[in-house]
Amino acid sequence: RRDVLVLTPWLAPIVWEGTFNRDILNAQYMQKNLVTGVVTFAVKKYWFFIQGFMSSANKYFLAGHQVNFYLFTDSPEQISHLQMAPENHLCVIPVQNHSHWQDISVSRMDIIRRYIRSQFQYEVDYLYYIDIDVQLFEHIGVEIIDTLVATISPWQYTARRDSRSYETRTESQAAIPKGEGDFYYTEGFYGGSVAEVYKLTRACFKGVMEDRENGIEARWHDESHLNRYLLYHKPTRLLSPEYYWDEEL
Ligand code: UD2
Repeated sequence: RRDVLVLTPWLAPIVWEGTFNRDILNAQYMQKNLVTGVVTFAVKKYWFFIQGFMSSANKYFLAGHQVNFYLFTDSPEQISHLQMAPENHLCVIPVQNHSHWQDISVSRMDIIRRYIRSQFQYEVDYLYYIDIDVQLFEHIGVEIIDTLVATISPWQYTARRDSRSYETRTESQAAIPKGEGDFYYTEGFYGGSVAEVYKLTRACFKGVMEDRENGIEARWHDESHLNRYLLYHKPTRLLSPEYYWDEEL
């Protein structure tokens, strides 16, 4: 495609529809015998999104390949009727109901990190986090697989660098120096190899905790910390805003 940027300045591909051949990529992925995990959370009233997310992801996320879905929820009773494709597995993990919505955002990174250590590293090769209040309407295939993968936020794709929502206060561990920042990434969809996601979640959670000790909260919570991390640990593959589109746009 010539209408969009398909390569970052550090030569990582930016995946847009029409920039890859999924048949070739599927054949390569099959040969490697890989398992990919998806982590998502449904706490408090977000149980409402379980059905829509799970049924669409079961159908469209890496269709035909083994995917382990790890659903953290305080409403396990809501999933009894879910039917999974034979190659997919659903693992429901009970989680506490946090009283402040920001706390879910903060503790998510720590929960993912802890479960990578205790469980996911033994079960999957790649791991992706996806918000649950989304639905897949098209296939998301193995073109998303790489070592460290981030999605360009659709809301900020066209924003100039100085008007993006980065945290700029230097007191915050999420601070991005003025004039820096490659893209603005959404925290709603990121992933990569289990080892890289472990490092990312550990670093972001550490940043959030240090901020807390210093009495500061980054502008967009874990998303700010994610953007900071990815400035200094460049993603090896970017997903275009097509992968996290908002119908309102
Ligand atoms: C999210 C973050 C916010 C900031 C912002 C940046 C959360 C809760 N908020 O806001 O901190 O980084 O992105 O754009 O992460 N969830 C629950 N129960 C809840 C609330 C959230 O399970 O009561 C889970 C659920 O999986 C959901 C995800 O957290 O998909 C994100 O929640 P959201 O989409 O309401 O948060 P958003 O995008 O407004």
